[in-house]
Amino acid sequence: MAALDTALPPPGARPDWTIDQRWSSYDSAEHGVWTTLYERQLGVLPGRACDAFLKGLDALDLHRGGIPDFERINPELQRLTGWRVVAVPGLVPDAVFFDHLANRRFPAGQFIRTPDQLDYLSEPDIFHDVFGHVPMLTDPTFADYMQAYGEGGLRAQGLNQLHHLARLYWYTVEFGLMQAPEGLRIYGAGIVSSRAESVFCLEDPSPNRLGFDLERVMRTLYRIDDFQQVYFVISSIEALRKVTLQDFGPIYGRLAGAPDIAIDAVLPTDRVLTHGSQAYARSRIGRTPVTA
Ligand code: HBI
Ligand code: FE
Repeated sequence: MAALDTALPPPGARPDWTIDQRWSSYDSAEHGVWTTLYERQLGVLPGRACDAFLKGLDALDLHRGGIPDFERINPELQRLTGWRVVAVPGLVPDAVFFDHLANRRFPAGQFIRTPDQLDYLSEPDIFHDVFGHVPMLTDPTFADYMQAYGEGGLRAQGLNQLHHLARLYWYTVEFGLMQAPEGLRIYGAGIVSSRAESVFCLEDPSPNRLGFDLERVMRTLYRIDDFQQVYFVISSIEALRKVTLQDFGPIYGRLAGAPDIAIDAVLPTDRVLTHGSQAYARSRIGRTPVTA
């Protein structure tokens, strides 16, 4: 992260790291990758993704064939919540990322994965960023949460607390579950953009599923190389937004004296929805979890 933070935008990118999407430059194979991924997800997400996500797909008409043109979806997104999508070459430095979010711009990778990377890639592409993240940004409450996260990110950087705040993003925006009246539902972008994890996170007996608690989450390591070993469950998007209304300063002070929590831990203080078997994680022998 530190090395990236001093990085300059690549040639052709603006000082804020944005580039033109150049929608007309995608070829039919690239549109085909989007459509393949899109159709796979539509096969698993009804009944698994939360209502806000599914409504967002409809509102932006992401059902239309192929990679979405930001010029087409931005007017509707701006009308709904004041957010818009901007294109970037790939991962951008933390401060640049937070500044975009704080100003209601979501930086989305311009490129799309190749057909041999349908299930996993290490840098966020346009499918993860737009299919995964943008539908939730049509929800006014979630839209406020994301802006607050960007503002909090800029503060956390100044306080040297980004490792704690980044875990909040990971366990909510990327891998969050929600308790809906109809049952457990997905809202995290890292899950809704993955066919296998969309099923695993709700139905597999392996992972722990625990009630969301801000400080608990900020202390918990996460893995970036495989399915999560723990998911945190919020009661509503409004409850999540309320978390960011408090000053995180005193929390960071308390966290300074608190040890990190392992990815498979279940504590006496946890509200346990599922005490997982961790059988899947253990079956991945020879793989030491890569955590942050
Ligand atoms: N850049 N394009 C892009 N997308 C991200 O999700 C992203 C990023 N840069 C930094 C970053 N995420 C993380 O470091 C923060 O979530 C903490
Ligand atoms: Fe993401």
